Amino acid sequence: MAEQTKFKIVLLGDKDVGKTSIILRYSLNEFSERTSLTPISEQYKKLSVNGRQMVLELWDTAGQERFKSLETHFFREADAAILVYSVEERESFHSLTSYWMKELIRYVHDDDMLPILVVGNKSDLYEEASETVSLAEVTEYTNAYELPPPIETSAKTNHNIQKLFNLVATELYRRHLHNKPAGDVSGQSSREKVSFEDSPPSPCCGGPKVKSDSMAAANVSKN
Ligand SMILES: Nc1nc2c(ncn2[C@@H]2O[C@H](COP(=O)(O)OP(=O)(O)O)[C@@H](O)[C@H]2O)c(=O)[nH]1
Ligand SMILES: [Mg+2]
Repeated sequence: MAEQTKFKIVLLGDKDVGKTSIILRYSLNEFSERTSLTPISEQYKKLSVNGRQMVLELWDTAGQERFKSLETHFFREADAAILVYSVEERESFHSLTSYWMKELIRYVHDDDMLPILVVGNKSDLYEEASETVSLAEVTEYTNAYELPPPIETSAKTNHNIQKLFNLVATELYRRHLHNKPAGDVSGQSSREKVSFEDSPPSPCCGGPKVKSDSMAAANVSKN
């Protein structure tokens, strides 16, 4: 049987951009219109990439983002980060670039740079919002930082939520599991060959934590 491996993924961004909703949609396929959702920390989701079991451990903030006071332990040993803004709130994208990205880099060692995905949530609100953030300008930002292209999601309509986590899992697989001995991996090299096989939400997890090794990764500077 394939070895199971757990990865810590942190979601960062201003309050109300939809971090908790993204996690709830992905892990439980639920959505709530309520503004003050109870934060859920450490929600687990199992999936399989090329026959390798992975457990994504999703870390939500507990409202401290309002005071911009996340603690070190939130970032410790994170394997990937999802930086979220809301497409209908320009200020949230400004915060992402001027604060959240810097905060992430401050806590994560340079030589160990983890995969970072920039996500514009609430894509369903494009029509009715007055000051939207365009994907083109966000792409300019991610290109400048040599990050993967941004992705727009809607936790409400479930647009691109699965795709977002598949991208994260693909990157984690590529960095940590690809070409590592274990069971049924067939030495595939292209991203297109990565396949997903979802499993229902699980209350807990298991398997060893794989330490980051060749993190060539995003070339993000501290400036
Ligand atoms: N229209 C819309 N509303 C959303 C979406 N995601 C979250 N919300 C709403 O935005 C508010 C804040 O969401 P929440 O997940 O608590 O944001 P957080 O503070 O970043 O965790 C709630 O009222 C959600 O129902 C979305 O994709 N579309
Ligand atoms: Mg929240």
